[in-house]
Amino acid sequence: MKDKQVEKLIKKEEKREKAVVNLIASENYVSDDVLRALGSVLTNKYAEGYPGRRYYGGNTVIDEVERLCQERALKLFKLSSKKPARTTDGVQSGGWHVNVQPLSGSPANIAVYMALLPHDGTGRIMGMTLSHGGHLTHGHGVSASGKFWKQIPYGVSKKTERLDYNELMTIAKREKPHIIVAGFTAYPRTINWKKFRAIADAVGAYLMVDMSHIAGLIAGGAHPSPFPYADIVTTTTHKTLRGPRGAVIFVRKRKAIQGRTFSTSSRSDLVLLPDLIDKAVFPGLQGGPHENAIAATAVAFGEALTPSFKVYAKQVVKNAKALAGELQKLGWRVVSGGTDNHLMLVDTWANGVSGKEASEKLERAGIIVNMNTIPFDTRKPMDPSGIRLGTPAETTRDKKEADMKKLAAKIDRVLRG
Ligand code: DSN
Repeated sequence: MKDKQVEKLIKKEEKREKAVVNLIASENYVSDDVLRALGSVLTNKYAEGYPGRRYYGGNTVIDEVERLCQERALKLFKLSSKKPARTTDGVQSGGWHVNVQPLSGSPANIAVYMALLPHDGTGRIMGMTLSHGGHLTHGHGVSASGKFWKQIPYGVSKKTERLDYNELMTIAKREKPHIIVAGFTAYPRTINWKKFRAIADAVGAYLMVDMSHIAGLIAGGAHPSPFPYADIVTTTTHKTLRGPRGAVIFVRKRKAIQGRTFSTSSRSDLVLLPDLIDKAVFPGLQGGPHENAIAATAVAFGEALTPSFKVYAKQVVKNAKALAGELQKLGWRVVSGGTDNHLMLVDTWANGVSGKEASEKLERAGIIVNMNTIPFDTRKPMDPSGIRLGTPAETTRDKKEADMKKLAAKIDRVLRG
């Protein structure tokens, strides 16, 4: 690079990434091909609009890039854009559409709310509360999702630290949300999508799944798929999916729920969900899509379609189970008693170490984690009771169960030191 200042910083970060053990549950290491696509000339092009319907000339190649990414996205999750499908509430759908333009997970989620919820302050999002493992964009007050719409919060059971679907049904029936969001950022257990669908059907709500954290596990067959049940599925592309930073929105080609879609037409019974979502992403929320990132996403989807990705996804879970099990043996309380996916929450405060202290001690020892609230935390988010550990990045580096055992011993030593 001619710019030696920036080049030096990139090299420094490269060195840091190589030197540390990365247990951030939402991070991963992309392939050289993903990096190559991200750093390509595709970044030069303006392409506002969608394939075949652009506002700028010169987009023939870009259209091919975006269509390829859409095709691979559908293929990866075994979806068809044509094949008719029926939701459990009996609504006929003409398959799935995917929008690959969202710049990242938060704008993807906001686009869904813009598309499907009223804009007059009366829209209700039933989402998991942040401190129990939900995401800011599931209706938290500091996010646009909680400023423009009202959150109907839900959490995990105090006793089991897992979802209590009966309790969720009670909340939904009482509060009548317009949309129910399932899929979390710090929930270590398998999610029962079918039960979420039944709750959504009981109150006539849309079921939106934010599978950002577990998308790679779903693609690799290591977590059940939400697609038979959801109306809309959002995901970031850079976590377990191991792609560039970005997001996609999958949406059923079905009509809007009557009286539940407010943004573009008084005849909601005639409105198709994909049209609403596409309009909300562009021109509703974004301008020109980042086609270099879309190309890199296509590369990542191509990689996730190979048999080795299935092996990877399963190993991520095996490693997480091994790490959680070993930490428990060493006397650390793991929230909900373990994990079914790629992450775990360790209640370090149960052993007198706050989450902040734990993450700082570990960083000094070359292990990168993030401090995290645990359900019913009595401490503050800036110094909570726990840490969140995840195995996607280290599994990309070929770590196996035996490595997790050694890692748990090191974590134990550092935290007790
Ligand atoms: N920041 C992401 C995570 O770490 O889970 C969610 O957006």
